[in-house]
Amino acid sequence: WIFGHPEVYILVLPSFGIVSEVLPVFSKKPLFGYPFVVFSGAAIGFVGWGVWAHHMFASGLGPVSVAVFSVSTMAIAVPTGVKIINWTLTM
Ligand SMILES: [Cu+2]
Repeated sequence: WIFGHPEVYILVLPSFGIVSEVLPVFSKKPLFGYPFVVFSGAAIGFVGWGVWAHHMFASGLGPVSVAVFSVSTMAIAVPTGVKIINWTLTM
């Protein structure tokens, strides 16, 4: 889990980078909120390490562990949303 689950998020980062490079070219505008898009990519990479136990909620984890991994799983949607909003605002 320590390797395999963060990999899920890290594998999508190059695709997000390609979108962030190609989309401004076809929009003929600079990427809106470039620093936020870059920071979001790093945040996805790091938060991806903190979500792995969300596949083990039925295994008898304690309530604190379930709460922590639930919050981190929801939190990783925030930087992803930041990217999508900035891509949309670029267009
Ligand atoms: Cu997962």
